[in-house]
Amino acid sequence: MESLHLVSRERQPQDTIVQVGEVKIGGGNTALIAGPCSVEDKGQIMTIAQAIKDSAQILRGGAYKPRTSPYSFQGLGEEGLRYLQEAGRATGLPVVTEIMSETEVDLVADYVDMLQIGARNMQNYALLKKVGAQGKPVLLKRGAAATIEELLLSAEYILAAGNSQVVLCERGIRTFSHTYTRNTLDISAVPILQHLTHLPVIVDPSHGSGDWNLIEPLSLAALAAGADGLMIEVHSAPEFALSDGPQSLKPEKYRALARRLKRLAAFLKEDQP
Ligand SMILES: [Mn+2]
Repeated sequence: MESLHLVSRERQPQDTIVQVGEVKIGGGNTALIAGPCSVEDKGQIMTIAQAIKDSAQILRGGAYKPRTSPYSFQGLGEEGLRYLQEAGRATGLPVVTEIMSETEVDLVADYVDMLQIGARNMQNYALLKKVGAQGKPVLLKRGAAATIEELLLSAEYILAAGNSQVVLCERGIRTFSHTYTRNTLDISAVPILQHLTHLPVIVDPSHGSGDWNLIEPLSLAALAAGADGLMIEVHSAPEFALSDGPQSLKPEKYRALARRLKRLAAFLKEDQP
């Protein structure tokens, strides 16, 4: 990364700390983001939020869903944003949701504390410029076929437009091993990004693997590799989920994992050379 780039560690040696509501990410602050893939109805998001409120710092839930098939559930739209906001207020958790189009940015920003740009939109430059020109923090996911350089240049668009509150998210890349995993989680991206940029780096093991059995080992590996946080999909009834059920943890499993992750994060902080 050229040192003239705003995202570069050479240009700014100290970690950027991104603030989402009262929650800090980066600079030694580890954040756990959790919630369902999609907001399905008011009861569903409220139940999950209540079940994880003491184990997660930020609540996630999709209202606009970029689905591979046009016949899959597309999300509740603004109704979903309302339910997500209500669940966040009821539990005291700030909320994050994905935006798919620059025409939705103002509407979505009214309801949530952080805007997510999904893997499929990582190089939607109109969207990057638009989220860069508004004040809410941004969670930028790496595209499934994007290089680290391309991810950093997408972040650069947001910083160049005036918003430096950006969190990068590794969520798995396309390789040839799809028999057992949905994507290949690129753990090596974490220390590489931590070296190249001052922006916080988190990992999404849910989309990175596609299999709830793999969430725990990959989450532990991500923190050990230096991630500033994790985003994990949680659903009370994964078998009935409208999206991504097979990769979702039940709340009790998530709570047990969060306890281990907090212990590991504390150990890693103590053990720093
Ligand atoms: Mn999902």
